[in-house]
Amino acid sequence: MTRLKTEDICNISSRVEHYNKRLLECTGKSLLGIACYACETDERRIKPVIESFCIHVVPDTSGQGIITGFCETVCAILRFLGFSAVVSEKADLSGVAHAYESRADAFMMADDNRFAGINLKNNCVIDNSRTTGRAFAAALDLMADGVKDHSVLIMGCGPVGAAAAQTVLFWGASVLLYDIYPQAAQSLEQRLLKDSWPGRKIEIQNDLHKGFSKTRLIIEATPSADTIEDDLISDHMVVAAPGVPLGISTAGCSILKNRVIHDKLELGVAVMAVSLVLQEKDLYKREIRSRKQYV
Ligand code: 2YG
Repeated sequence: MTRLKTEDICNISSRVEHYNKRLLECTGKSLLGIACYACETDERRIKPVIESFCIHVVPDTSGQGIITGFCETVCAILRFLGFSAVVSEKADLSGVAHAYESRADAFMMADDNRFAGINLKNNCVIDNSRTTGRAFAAALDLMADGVKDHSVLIMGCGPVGAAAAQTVLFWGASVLLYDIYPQAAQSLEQRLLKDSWPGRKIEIQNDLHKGFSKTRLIIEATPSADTIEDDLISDHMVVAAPGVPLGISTAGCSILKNRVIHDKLELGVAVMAVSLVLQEKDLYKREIRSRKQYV
C-alpha cells in the first residue's frame, strides 16, 4: 500500500471544486453522487443527514508519524461534501476520547497500516481500501455505461483491487485478475470463488497485453507508475485508477481524456463518509440483495 506524501495531497483542498466538475464530465455525477452510487443509495436520502453528521479527523502520530496536510485534506473533502467535519486538536487516543466526549457521530484516523472511519453510534468500521475499490468500480461503471455482462481487468490484486473486483462482480461483470506477483492474483481468485457468481467468470490474466485485448474496462490499482504504456491505450479504453502513483503517463491521459479517473484521496474518503452515514450494515444488506438478484 502506497504511503502518501505531502506533495501528493497538498493541492487537493484547493482543487476539489475543479475535480468535482471533472467527475461530472466523466461520469455524469458529482463526488457525492458517485459515492452514493457506490453505496447504492440516493443523494436525496443522504443530503438531509450530512449537514448534522459530525466527523472528527484525528491525527495519528504512530509509526512514521504525521503526514503534513493529510488530516486537513481529509477534512476539506468532507466539508466539500457538506459534512460537519473538524480536524481534532488532539492526536491519537486523546483525539479519539475527545470525539466520544464531544458526541461526534464518527471519527476517521490513519496509521501506517490502515485508514478507517468508525461510526460512534453503532461501532461500524469503514475501511478506506474497501471504499476506494468500491468508489473506483462505481466510477468505471458510470464512465462505461455499465460493467454488467462485460469483463473488467483488475490490475493489482491488493485490498483496493480486491474490493473493486468484488464490486464489479456484484454488478454483473466478469473479472480478469492481474498482479505482478502471480500468487496475489491466485489468492484473490480463491477468495472470490468462495462466493457463487453465476454467469460471471473469474480468470487470472498473467499477460497484460492479452488482458488489454480482451477488455477495454480497467481498474488500475497498482502502486506503480507506467503500468499502462501509451501505445497500449486504445480509443475505447476506460480506466478507473485508484493506484498511487497513477499508472498512466500524462500523454496517456490526454489520449484517454474523459475516460480516465484518478485521485489519491477524494473518492475513497467520500465513500467512507457516505458509508458511515448509511451504517455499513445497510450497505452489507444491499450487497447480499444485489448478489441475490444475479442468482
Ligand atoms: O495522521 C497522519 O497524518 C498519518 N498517521 C497518516 C498516515 C497515512 C498513511 N496511509 C497512506 O498514506 C495511505 N494508505 C492512505 C490512503 C490512500 C488512499 N487510498
